[in-house]
Amino acid sequence: MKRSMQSTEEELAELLQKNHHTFLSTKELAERIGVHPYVVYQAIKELRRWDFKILSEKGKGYRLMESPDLLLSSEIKKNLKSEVLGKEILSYRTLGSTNQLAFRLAENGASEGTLIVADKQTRGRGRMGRSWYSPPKLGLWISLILRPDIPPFKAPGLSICAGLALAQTINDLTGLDAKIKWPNDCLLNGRKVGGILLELSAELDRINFVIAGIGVNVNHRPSDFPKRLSAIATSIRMEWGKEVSRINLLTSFLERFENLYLYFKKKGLTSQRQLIRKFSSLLNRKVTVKLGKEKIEGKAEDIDEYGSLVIKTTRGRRVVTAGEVTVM
Ligand code: BT5
Repeated sequence: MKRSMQSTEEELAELLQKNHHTFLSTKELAERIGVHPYVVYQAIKELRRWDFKILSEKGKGYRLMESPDLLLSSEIKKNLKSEVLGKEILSYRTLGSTNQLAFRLAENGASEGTLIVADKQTRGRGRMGRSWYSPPKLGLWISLILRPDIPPFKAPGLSICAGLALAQTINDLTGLDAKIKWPNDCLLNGRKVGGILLELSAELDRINFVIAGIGVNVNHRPSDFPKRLSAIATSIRMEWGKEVSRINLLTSFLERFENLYLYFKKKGLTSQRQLIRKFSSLLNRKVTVKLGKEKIEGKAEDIDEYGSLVIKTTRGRRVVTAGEVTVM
């Protein structure tokens, strides 16, 4: 695991960015950050590995020529207006899985709203042991630590909130008709552009914490997906035809999700149901839901106040809290 970017490297990158018009000597950089000159030397090496183009001239020092498109925590913070989500940000170049790290941090007491971001995941995960393809620099691979004071059976509603926030954010930024596909997908033109993975630590009647993992394909071209995903996955760029700023997408998403989340903690999904219905791709469609070995067929009628799917079957209504849905 690479070091967090809230580190000497990140401080150095900020300093070089602010002074990009001039050279700064190792001594000066070391003094301004408060570290030994050797640490500056090492950090410069690391920044170059991160694709920062840094010029060095004997007797003058270092000057930044070009910064890569990275989700540095300082960059995110500069643009973020939310109050809870993203209060603490840990940003990494490469992680196994942001959810995995978030879970560990939450077990050790990390606070509500802590955001983990990775430019690349090597073991990004989906539900039920499936994997999530997370190549470098093209997407948002993030996890949020949430500590809602709600009983565990209400937690699936959080997945709907996150999906709704994502669909609305994509819609706001691009005008594209983004949809939520219950329980955890975000779709553009019928293909998966994002997925939500909720992981819970709970007792019978109370949640310790929830990790909300969100993956969004942002700037992928068709050739950036492996063959096995090319028929089912898409990116915002592929549907919109333009590159999207990952920082803008991330900060807008966090602000929207925060609004929905704070409301959800007080009142559940009740007041969002109209919006959920509007953004849902399943309602009034004939569906099959796979629940372990059981298959339920019927018409998707509603998403209830707990985020469960209500299906009208020939034998009456069924309310399902999780499952795999196929539209017939
Ligand atoms: C999901 O699972 O859709 C939840 C994905 C959550 C990913 C985020 S990224 C940040 C955080 N850290 C993590 O480790 N995970 C979360 P599921 O419904 O099980 O869908 C997984 C299936 O989607 C796979 O089996 C593939 O078929 C497909 N898939 C994998 N990668 C994809 C991608 N990048 N885009 C679209 N579909 C993908």
